[in-house]
Amino acid sequence: MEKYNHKYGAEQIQVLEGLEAVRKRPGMYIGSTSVRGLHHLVYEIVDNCVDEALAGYCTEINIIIEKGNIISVEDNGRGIPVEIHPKTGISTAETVYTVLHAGGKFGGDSGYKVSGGLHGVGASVVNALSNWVEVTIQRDGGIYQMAFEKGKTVKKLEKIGESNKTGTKVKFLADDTIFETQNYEYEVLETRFREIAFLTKGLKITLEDQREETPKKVEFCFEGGLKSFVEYLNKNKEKLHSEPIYIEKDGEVPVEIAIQYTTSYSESIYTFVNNINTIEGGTHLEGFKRALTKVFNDYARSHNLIKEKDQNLLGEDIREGLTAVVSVKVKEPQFEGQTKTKLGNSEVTGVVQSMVNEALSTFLEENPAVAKAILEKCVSAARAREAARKARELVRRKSSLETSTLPGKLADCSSKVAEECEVYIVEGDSAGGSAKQGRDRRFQAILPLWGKMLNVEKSRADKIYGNDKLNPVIVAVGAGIGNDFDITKIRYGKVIIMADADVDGAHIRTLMLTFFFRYMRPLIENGNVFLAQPPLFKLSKKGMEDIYCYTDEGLENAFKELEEKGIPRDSLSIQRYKGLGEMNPEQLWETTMNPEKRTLIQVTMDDAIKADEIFTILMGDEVDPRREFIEKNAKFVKNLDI
Ligand code: 1YM
Repeated sequence: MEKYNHKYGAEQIQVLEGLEAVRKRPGMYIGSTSVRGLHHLVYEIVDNCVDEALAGYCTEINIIIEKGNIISVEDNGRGIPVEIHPKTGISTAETVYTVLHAGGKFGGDSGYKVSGGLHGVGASVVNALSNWVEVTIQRDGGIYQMAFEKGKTVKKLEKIGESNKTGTKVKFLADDTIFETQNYEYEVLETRFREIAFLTKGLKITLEDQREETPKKVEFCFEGGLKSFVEYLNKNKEKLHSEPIYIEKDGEVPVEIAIQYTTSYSESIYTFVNNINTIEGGTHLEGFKRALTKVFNDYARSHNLIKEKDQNLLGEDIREGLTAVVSVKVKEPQFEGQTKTKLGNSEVTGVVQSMVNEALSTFLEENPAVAKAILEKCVSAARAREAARKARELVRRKSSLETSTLPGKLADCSSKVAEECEVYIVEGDSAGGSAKQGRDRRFQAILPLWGKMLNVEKSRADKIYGNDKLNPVIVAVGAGIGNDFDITKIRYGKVIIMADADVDGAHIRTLMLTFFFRYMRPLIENGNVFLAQPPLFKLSKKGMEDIYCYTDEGLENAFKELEEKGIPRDSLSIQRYKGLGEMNPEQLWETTMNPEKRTLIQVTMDDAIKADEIFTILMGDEVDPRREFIEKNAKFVKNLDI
């Protein structure tokens, strides 16, 4: 008995040490303590519900953001087991919430743990990083409850009532001494839960935000699975065929794929492993691409859509305008790559490849009209690629004849060390002139843009190379575009778009960002793209140093601060800057270019799906969604046009 007690004590100590380790280094378990990490807590709990759904026992998950940023997650699964766990001597439910990495190890094998992935460390980590957690379980005819504070059990699991239902409900408040913020972003959670619902056919997920006067609520349930996902991704695009091609197969490695071509020139393939977005791709993507290239080439040849002497269509020709989602479930996934979002399991390539080979060639034979529409597009993409190659060579040849290979209007910097160099892309010659004079020429280059801008959303690479406005940008950045883009060749560590704070400026910013997004995406992913923030106002008064304000709010704050110092509003002269051109070189340097004083906005790509959607809306064909987007987001652009 004494021996047993001793062992039990040691277990408990280990438990506390385990959770203490999580509190000491939260980043190791949930990535960071920013709002991203905060959202991870919710995902960890919801993942357990999704596992239960994948195992076939749960059909509904309800998530509520309550007042005070308390999260409540409830499912109608079997309920976490309540009996005493033989190894720990405490209830299984308490074990799951207090032992690091407990997870499915303590229960049976419910199949493909979604929590086997990225930071899939489960309930105990959420417990360790919460001010408090309360768990209510309905199972075996009873209602059971337990509670924790900062990872420590304050109420052991006890039966508090009778019930003939089953399920688990978890409520928690994140630890404010660990996270930078407790404020959940509704839209981020909404996007993730929509994604989970697409990926888990038939699962109903509701999300409710009760923090504001009028609560928000959404419900997601997609009987079409990935087919619905692709329809959603393409909702603002012109489709080449009305129904997505849908492939699904169970087996050792279950695979689900949906494919639909649009008339656009970009490629949007999203891949998932156990519901985790594999941003860096991997073996499943490889198998998918190989099959796609082979099936379409075989079909094109056997149906005389390309001649015997013609070269094969390349993968990139076949993927032009393609929207696809690939989802696989892998029992023991190996994640590789910089962000651990690249699937490494080599056996998956063949599984996906042979499955797509078979299903897609059958589909094409059975749907000749769709096959024809897609292949016509592929052939025209191949021609455009050939034209782009010629255009590119023309650029190269032209530049090798000239003494300098750089665009004529570029005022380059003297340093050649890319990391310390920055290029300001400036619309218009007058602002370009001020920028050239105001800059620090050692590390700041200026590239004024002129000529007619191209809508990149509607153009192919050959047009881009040949465009007066974009060509100098490509040459100045120095790393190519599209599939040829090579981030190691960039000539500047920072590419800064500097445009006026008005509608025209917003337009050029959007066009440039679309260009970078579609043709130099690694530049954004790598954090090299920035937006300059020129001031909107200057406050001046004799004997006082000029004050620059960058927003309406900033102006109000400045007024308040000055009033507190005894300087009344009406004694100040206020200048409103309409454009960069109104500033002299010194002012431009002081306010917008001096690294010591300026604010740059770094352009990030947190969510490629969202970014794709926004660029399609802003630059695509359809007018209604654009108007809707602008109306919905008008509050963010109110400074732009007064
Ligand atoms: C709101 C959070 O955690 N649901 C949930 C968790 C589990 C089960 C069911 C479950 C799993 C198994 C058997 C099994 C978990 N159980 C465990 C463990 N919702 C939520 N619903 N019976 C029930 O995996 O075999 C960990 S999670 F380890 F106890 F089995």
